[in-house]
Amino acid sequence: MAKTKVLVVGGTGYIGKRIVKACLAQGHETYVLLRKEIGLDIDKLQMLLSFKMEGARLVEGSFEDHQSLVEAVKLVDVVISTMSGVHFRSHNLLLQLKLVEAIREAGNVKRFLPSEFGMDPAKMGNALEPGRVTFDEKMIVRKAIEDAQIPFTYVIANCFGGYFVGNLSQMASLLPPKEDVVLYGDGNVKACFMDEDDVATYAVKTIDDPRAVNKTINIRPPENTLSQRDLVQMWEKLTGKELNKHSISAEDFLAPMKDAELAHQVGIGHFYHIFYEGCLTNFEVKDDEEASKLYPEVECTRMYDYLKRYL
Ligand code: GO6
Repeated sequence: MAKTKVLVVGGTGYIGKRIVKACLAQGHETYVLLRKEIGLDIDKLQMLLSFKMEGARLVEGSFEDHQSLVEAVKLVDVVISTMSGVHFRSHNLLLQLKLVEAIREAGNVKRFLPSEFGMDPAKMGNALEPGRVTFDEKMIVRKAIEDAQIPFTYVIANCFGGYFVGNLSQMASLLPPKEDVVLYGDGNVKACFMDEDDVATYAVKTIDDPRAVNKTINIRPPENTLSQRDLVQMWEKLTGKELNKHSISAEDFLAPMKDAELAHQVGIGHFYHIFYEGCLTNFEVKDDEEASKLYPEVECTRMYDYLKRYL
């Protein structure tokens, strides 16, 4: 297939750096925005320079300079945004809308992937405060994209393994618990867990795929659709050690929310929707497309193997 010219905005972030690598690996002509605002962030700059060594082209631009964004966008056919939507929310919304405006004005972009890569915000209309802000803002960006008639693909990545698998979905830790594990309810609600590199591989697969135009692509391979108990069982098999399991009711899980700090409130709400309501799996992927069906050639990491890195 012909090379596609892609611009990644947010290329040094947790998912963005993997998107850049996937673009290069899939043979695309890869541009990465180097924001003036980077200042003295030497880690980000050196990451960008390492992408250049691997064949990416760095494009200077600034969100304070609209024309620089339009010029950057004019270089490419596809724009992928991976600017964090979790850590700097309302600021992020402003940046996403500026980017949409630059894409609209440039007028040449054949596909835009906005920064989504989580749950489907269109299905989170009844989400709890304050965590719902992230979904509401993604819907505002979607509306701007659709009003501007920019061809899009919305990528639903479900749970990143780094946040949800290594820790057996325990909150406030990224490492496996040693003795005791908290199970949400009966622990049998299914979620979907993904290796972050596979999220990037699937996302980049969509950029020149006509089946993904103006579609939501849900990355939900059946083999990665697992309950919290499944994850715990896998870890117990890997370690040969049984963990003490403690079920927590939805009510008890939500109770600390009112006194918690904002980031934790957001986390509690999100975990509640995933592990009690089953919001990632309580629907069939019908009008949307499922990524592992579209791209059966991708060898997706299974969570049993993902967990091995924590041994
Ligand atoms: C991940 C997290 C992990 C929060 C989504 C608090 C948006 C999504 C699956 O930033 O709040 O401990 O879909 O104590 O659409 C954070 C959020 C996870 C990571 C959830 C997320 C997932 C955001 C925590 C914690 C491990």
